[in-house]
Amino acid sequence: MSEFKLTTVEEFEAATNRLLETGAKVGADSWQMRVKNQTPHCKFGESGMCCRICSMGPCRITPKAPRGICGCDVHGIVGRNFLRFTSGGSATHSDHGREIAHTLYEASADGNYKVKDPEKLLRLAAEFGVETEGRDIYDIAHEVAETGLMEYGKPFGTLVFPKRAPQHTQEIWEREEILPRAIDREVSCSMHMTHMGNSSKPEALIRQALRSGLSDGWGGSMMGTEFSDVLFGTPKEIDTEANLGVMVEENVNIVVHGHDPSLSEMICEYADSKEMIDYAKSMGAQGITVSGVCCTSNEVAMRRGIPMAGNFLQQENVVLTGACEAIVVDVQCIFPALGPLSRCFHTKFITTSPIAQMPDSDFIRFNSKTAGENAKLIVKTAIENFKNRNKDLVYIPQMKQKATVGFSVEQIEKKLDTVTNSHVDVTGTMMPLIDCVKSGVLRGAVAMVGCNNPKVRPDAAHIELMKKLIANDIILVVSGCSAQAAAKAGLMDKRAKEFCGAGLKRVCELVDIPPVLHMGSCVDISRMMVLAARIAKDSGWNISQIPLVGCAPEWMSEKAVSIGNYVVATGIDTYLGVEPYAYGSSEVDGLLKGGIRDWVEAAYTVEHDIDKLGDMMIERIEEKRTALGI
Ligand code: XCC
Ligand code: SF4
Repeated sequence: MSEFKLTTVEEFEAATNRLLETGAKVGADSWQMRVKNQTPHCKFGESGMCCRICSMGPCRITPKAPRGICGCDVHGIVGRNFLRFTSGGSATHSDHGREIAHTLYEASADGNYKVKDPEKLLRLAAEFGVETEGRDIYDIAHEVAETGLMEYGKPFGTLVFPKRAPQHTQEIWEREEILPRAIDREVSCSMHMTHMGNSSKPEALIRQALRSGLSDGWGGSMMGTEFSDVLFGTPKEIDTEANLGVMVEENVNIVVHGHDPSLSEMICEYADSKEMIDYAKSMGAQGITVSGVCCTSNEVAMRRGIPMAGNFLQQENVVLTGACEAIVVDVQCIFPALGPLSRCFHTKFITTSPIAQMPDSDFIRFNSKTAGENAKLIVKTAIENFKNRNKDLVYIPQMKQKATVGFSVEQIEKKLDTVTNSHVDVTGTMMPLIDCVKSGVLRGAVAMVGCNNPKVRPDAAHIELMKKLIANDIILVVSGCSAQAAAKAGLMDKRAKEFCGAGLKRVCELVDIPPVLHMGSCVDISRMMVLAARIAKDSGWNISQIPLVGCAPEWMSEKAVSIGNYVVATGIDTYLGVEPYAYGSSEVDGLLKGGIRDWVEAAYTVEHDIDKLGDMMIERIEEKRTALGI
């Protein structure tokens, strides 16, 4: 037995408490304090029963006032709120995808952005019907990008990527009228449907919520993933590290945070240049360390092995170390608190996107044409800030774990190719994995994703569930802040196989993988959809028959609900640890937790008791196995 040990949530919390002491010294605010001021939360909001979509309201539903002024009942109000919540998420992911498509459109042989994975570009060209014969790779890239951009607003027909789904799934989407049309149209249509005086029928609203979700998962997010791979490379297995201990006291620390890899890729590039390292040395540092928070971190970890400083609820901790010269953000999941917090330290809080502008930040407007200069300026600004550190405030918790990441579908396939031993050639298929599931060596898989939320003890749900599942021979594919929780705990270290059941342990040894596979950022949940589609095709099972469930135990964002909707609509049961704002309506709640199963062969389960949530997932996986007769 090696000395390998997982890091516990108690250890995370002790480190955080120590950092909060630094915060107290400088008069900093923290989310831990703000939570106290915000609880208990408003029950009308939490149950979805407050409507403020017209100025006759706001209307709140109570036993004495069962209808809003327009006569809308609680089911209509909750349903509309749910649909708007979903569409906020679809819009956000999809607009991220659009930004990447624009970056691809700008790519050129001598520009800031180049095509790093031409093979994937050619595959996409074939899918989009773009001519490739005898053409320059950049001409192809531009036409693929443009075709992708057209998916956002095409006037007729439905999206291209859903054709990647198995026939059965596509038929469901058509039958249920939830096959997404143009990406933007689904968001617009959701806003239209929820305007005063339109839909108040729960079925109609939930159907549109599923369609809007699908336009994200099989549209905008998928675009974001694929085009990022073309530009920055499809992730391959790579070693990295996770948790605050990746920051180096003697170095200039730059932390990248947000979601869009275009900026962070450039920053990593410059921070690694001799010119910048020499400059850092001339300023008294020993070097430059770039680390990440949230999904930007996942993007650069998967492609470059850049270490992960932490996930969502750890973003303030990065500044609290007193050793962060710059926290550079692009879009999404950025606490506005970072502005005032940075002012308590020497840290520069640098915003870069017109989409995410915040008070108390330095705004360096980033765009693909000036990307190189922007990134250089940011790196220089951080270096020049090193001398302003208050040494008395510096404390970096010496806590980190090794992680092996980079499990794109392509990488998983390559890994499986190393263990094909059947008489029939199964190279390039998911058959080795399917065989393990059939034989019971692996019981199944859980796709665990999503955020942290102070409503759940941060990271504890992710980590405890993962430990329980791998002990039961269930493999995990993870993304987003769930992935970072796993990495911080040590569950992405290959030695974590020690904590698996005998079957999964054997698989980890043979295939040489950790039991928890990092598939990327939140838009990369589209990779999981592709993986599920591949497994369904190779096994002959429908997606809903695969012993696979989705889980977001600590989710918080609108994006997470959009994700949940497309995962469920793809036929994968989804388990949540936090209620969506929908329990105020028995009809909406009933649809989400049961009724939609008649449409899409899957539904939601919400359970606050995390251990129970784990039992329910295991039970569901076993039910699916029994139904398959395996
Ligand atoms: Fe944001 Fe993607 Fe959630 Fe993490 S997991 S808090 S959405 S960074 Ni998507
Ligand atoms: Fe009230 Fe109806 Fe207006 Fe909503 S739409 S605020 S329920 S009057």
